Amino acid sequence: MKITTIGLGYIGLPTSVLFATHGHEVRGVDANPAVVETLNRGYIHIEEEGLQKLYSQALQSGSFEASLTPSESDAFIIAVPTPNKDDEHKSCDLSYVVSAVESILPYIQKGNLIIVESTIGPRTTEDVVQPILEAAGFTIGEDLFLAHCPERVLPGNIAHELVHNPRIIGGVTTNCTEAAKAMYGTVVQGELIEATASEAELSKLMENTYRDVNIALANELAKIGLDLEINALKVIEMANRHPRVNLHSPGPGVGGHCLAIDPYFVAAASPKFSPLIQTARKINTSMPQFIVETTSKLMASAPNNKVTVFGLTYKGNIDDTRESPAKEISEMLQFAGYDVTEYDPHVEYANIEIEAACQDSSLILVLTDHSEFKTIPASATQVMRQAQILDTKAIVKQHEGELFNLGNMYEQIRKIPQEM
Ligand code: SAJ
Repeated sequence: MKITTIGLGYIGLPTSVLFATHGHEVRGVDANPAVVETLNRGYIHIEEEGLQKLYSQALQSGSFEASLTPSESDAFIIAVPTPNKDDEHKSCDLSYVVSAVESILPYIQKGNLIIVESTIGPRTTEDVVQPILEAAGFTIGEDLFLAHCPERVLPGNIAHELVHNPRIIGGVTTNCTEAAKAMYGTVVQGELIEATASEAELSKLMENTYRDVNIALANELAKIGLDLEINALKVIEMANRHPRVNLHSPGPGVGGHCLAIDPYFVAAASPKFSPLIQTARKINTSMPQFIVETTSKLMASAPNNKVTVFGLTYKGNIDDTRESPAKEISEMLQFAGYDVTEYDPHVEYANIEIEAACQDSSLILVLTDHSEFKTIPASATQVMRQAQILDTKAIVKQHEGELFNLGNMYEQIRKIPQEM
């Protein structure tokens, strides 16, 4: 098949490469000339394990080309960003999706298949995309096929997950589902689950909302534990021994481009009926402030105001700092007047010597669960003014000095006379 992909980001590029290495002829379109130029020179512009090798194969076989403009194809895949809008419920900003659909209109022919892979609010395919295509003279399900097939991959493992994860195929009509299923069936080995477009949209959003709500419950439990002086982490560990309980882990907040964004799309689409989802977002976005307040309490009798932040990325073992609660906390502490040193072996500017990062510090504040943080060497704690660690991700296993986490920190806080 001839396939045109609109948007060559974290999803669009790997998806294009996947189709190009499975016998299809792919034209990848991106609005950014620098991206197109880099790709046509043979290099990928995103960091993703194993992707460069696959991309080189696709280029060598002549099955992929990058371009600034679409061309006539059998299928079009839309994989452009959908950020939050700056409105009351942070609804889904569809402007890139709408422009992408409009950009392919001159190239669409009868019999073509249009796929939206971008994460979109519930009902968008039917209420927004379908009318644009119909206004151009097509009848969906008869002479043009339209489906929403959300991606559900974990950054860092995209090449594997694109092939092996089950894939939801949400057609506007059953003909649309069949057409999309036939195309994905050429590359996906996981189950292809048939659905309507609206079911597919809401399913993808609820997967991430499920995690966000559960993390909020764990974060609320951490606050309750501090208030009642009960070790919340011990409670979680024991409760999870029950065969039907899976309490998540509390932490400094929820980052990334999915959990911190997608729940708003559901809430914005149905604000009256989504109080739980909205409250969960509020709890999770309150965590950086909670950690800053807790840090202030632990620092109340410290010999100086130096704090060393361990980890800046939004989760462990990645280099991505976008939407990262760790960065937010570091900035809030600096704003509050603390002398903050940032240390993160995965972030170039903060990849300094651990001893230099901890020199004269009164607190190591662990905000990301990088594997490197399982052991904090004595050489780091020995150069501190006060060897005290607050581990918000419960990752530290070996250390010297005093270690507190979101379960047991009340032990220390109640000992210190509080000013606040
Ligand atoms: N977090 C906690 N406590 C937990 C688990 C996670 O505080 O118990 C935090 C993490 O530290 C991080 C955030 O939540 O800040 C999100 O991390 P994550 O690993 O749960 O999710 P993402 O955003 O990296 O990827 C998710 C995945 N969705 C699910 O697992 C349901 C992935 O499969 C999706 O493809 C991706 O979102 C997406 O694109 O939607």
